[in-house]
Amino acid sequence: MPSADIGLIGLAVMGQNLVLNMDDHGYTVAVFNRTTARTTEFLSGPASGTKVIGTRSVEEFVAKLRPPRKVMLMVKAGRAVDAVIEQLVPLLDEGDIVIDGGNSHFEDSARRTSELGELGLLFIGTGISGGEEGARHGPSIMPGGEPAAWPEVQGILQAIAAKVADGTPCCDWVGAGGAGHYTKMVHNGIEYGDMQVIAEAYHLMSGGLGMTHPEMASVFRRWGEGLLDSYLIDITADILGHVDEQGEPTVCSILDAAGQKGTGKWTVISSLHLGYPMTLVAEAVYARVVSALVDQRLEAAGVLGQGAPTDGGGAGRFGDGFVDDIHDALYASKIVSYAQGFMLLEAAATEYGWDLDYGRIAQLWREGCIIRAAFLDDITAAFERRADLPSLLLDRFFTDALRKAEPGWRRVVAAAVGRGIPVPAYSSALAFYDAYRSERLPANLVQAQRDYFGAHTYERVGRPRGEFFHTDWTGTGGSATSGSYQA
Ligand code: NBP
Repeated sequence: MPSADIGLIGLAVMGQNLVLNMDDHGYTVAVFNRTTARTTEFLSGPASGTKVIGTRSVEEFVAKLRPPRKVMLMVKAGRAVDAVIEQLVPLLDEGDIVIDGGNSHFEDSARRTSELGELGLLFIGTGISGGEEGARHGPSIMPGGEPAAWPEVQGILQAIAAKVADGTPCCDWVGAGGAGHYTKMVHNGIEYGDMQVIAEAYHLMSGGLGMTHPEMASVFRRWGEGLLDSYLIDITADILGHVDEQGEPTVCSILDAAGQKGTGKWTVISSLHLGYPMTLVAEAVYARVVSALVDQRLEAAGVLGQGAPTDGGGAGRFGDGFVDDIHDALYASKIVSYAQGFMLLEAAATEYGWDLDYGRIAQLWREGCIIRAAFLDDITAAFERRADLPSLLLDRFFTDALRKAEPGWRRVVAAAVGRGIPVPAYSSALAFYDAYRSERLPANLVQAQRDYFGAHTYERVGRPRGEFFHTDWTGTGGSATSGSYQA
């Protein structure tokens, strides 16, 4: 007899915790995992005493589900998702729903939405953020795909999601096709940026100011109670305060080679495709790439020396109030990063025809996920003031915040450069801030160069956009021009 409200395939860390979360909320969940031993261990371990129904084959699993069947996949993103869908399709009926909750690429989700749609099946590709803890007690959930599926799964997804203070769930329909996974991808890109701006503060405090780990932990603890109130600042305070068996800071024995799983890179690639700046996230991704070149860095430190040369590099100003300046550099850079993230979402919405509610997306990230922060309320307020805000940098709250933070931000970047301490996120954010508010940039020269060597043409000051000109720069060129298009 079909008795399960929903089924979940993939009992690794995320799947197991989501199942227990659904069970807590009164849903009967059937589960299946490719390796049966994992199912057995789950049922006799974390799921013992729950209503969870274990199954040993996909056929048995599907037979347990009440129609319209709802199947959630929490398997490794990529080929595994298609492999599981292939197994499921012959066993499902028209109107059944497949929900992919893994970190799938948004283009795969768009493809799966239309491929399953042609078979009469409803597909949802949903980003889920919050890691193990979020999955167990309330993640941020960003569903997209086939809109007709949403009313069928809204109850269960909103029940298991994190809630903001007034009880609103951090889960809402994002948009059609790949919109849910796109939003999760941008979330993860922003997460890379948030981690990098915090890491730069740590580098400046430890390498620049020579602060001890307990001192740094207490600064982050204090910052977490102010404008920077967020999960990542809080866990940084915990990490810096943690000591090993020898009483040494645990973080000091961790190799400084950062890993990555690809969602930051995807965000930057998408920004390049759409022609929108995600400079801070790009720097954060590259900072991890540079950190991973451990052997080369060690050799270079020996050959080139570390920090700035004493005879000409400049000492940089690391004096009184510098911790407050670092706070301001971090906060301003974070504003730039989120501004870029929302600009990218707006560009993607235009490109892919999504009707995104940016203020609501900020609230989906308010609790449950890794980038959760009080700051997201300010973003929601900005989009409430103006729904089609082209950039958060144009909203009065953020304009004021940047103006206040700017002197400290500049002092930090200048001092870091003087001392030879890399601050790629702070400095690229500052470069973007300066470029974005420049009435005139040197791109006229770039256009002239392009026209000089490739007859790529240029537009003129004071003439309508889209009207192109060519100059015979050497007097020996012809009048033929290259096609003008934006790559
Ligand atoms: P993993 O990403 O480690 O995937 C392991 C699961 O995929 C196991 O259940 C495994 O079955 C199953 N699987 C694989 Br691998 N290939 C399969 C195939 N061909 N057919 C059927 N099942 C297959 O698990 P996870 O860390 O729980 O993450 C699940 C998804 O959630 C991923 O997309 C991940 O990116 C995403 N996510 C993870 C986190 C996190 O913090 N871990 C956070 C947010 C999102 P087996 O037991 O038989 O090997």
